[in-house]
Amino acid sequence: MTTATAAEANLMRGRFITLEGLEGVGKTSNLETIVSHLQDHGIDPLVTREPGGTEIGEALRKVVLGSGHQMSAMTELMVIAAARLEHVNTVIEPALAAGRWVVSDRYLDASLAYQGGGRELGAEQVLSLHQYIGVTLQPDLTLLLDMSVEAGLERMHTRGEPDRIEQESLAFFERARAAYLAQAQAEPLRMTVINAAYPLIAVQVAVKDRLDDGLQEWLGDRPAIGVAPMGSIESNVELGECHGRST
Ligand code: T5A
Repeated sequence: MTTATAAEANLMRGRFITLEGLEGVGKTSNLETIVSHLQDHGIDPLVTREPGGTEIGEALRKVVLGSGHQMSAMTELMVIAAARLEHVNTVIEPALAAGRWVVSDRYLDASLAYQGGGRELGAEQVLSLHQYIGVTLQPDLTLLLDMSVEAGLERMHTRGEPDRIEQESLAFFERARAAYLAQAQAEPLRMTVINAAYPLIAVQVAVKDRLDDGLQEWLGDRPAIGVAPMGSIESNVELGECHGRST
């Protein structure tokens, strides 16, 4: 491919936006904000989630989050990575290549946080497994909603039965939070930390502000290329179901 055609292909490519954070930080409400803000700019993104986003991925999600069974940290990582491999190869990459924007509720940073930090496998092990299986796709933008672990878990109290990971200790979530923040510090251009302790409206304003910076950078005065017509959101998961309690 010549330099000119590579540049053209990059221009045609959709953008990949991910939303991250510990339990209860408000990913669901802010996912809706991201989608509606993109739609206001004429971009109709594909909305998806991890673990999940494919038939196999959703089945593996049940394995990972279902309580009542044990698994080692490495088994957990490998199951999540298998779901991600399928998700990237059959959903995310084809959409991006076709010019579609993709918004994912969690992606690889979640493995760095929960398995690398929480389960203490370390970032290197998480990254080398992904490298080995060929999952090297990086988001164009990651919004990390951050707040204290206790406050996030407090928001979850009205929910039903906690899943297998939600049953983990405070120390586990503190390690996961530290790993998320370390990742954001290492990649400040890709990852933006947003204080999720503020009232929802303020968090949504911060999310839209950061998206606007990205839109300006990616599109300038051009309209987005390859966008679907405004209207219904084609989604791998219903927005309302993204965070449904059924795993
Ligand atoms: N996992 C995932 C891994 O271990 N490794 C991986 O690689 C991946 C991809 C997935 C689980 O899998 C693990 C991590 C997770 O444990 P999930 O489906 O992403 O789980 O679900 P959770 O993180 O558990 O998401 P939740 O739906 O539980 O939390 P949210 O979406 O962050 O929180 P949300 O929006 O539902 O809000 C919770 C409550 O707070 C209120 C909301 O109204 C709601 O009642 N709220 C606010 N209140 C006041 N002020 C604000 N700013 C508020 N924002 C929201």
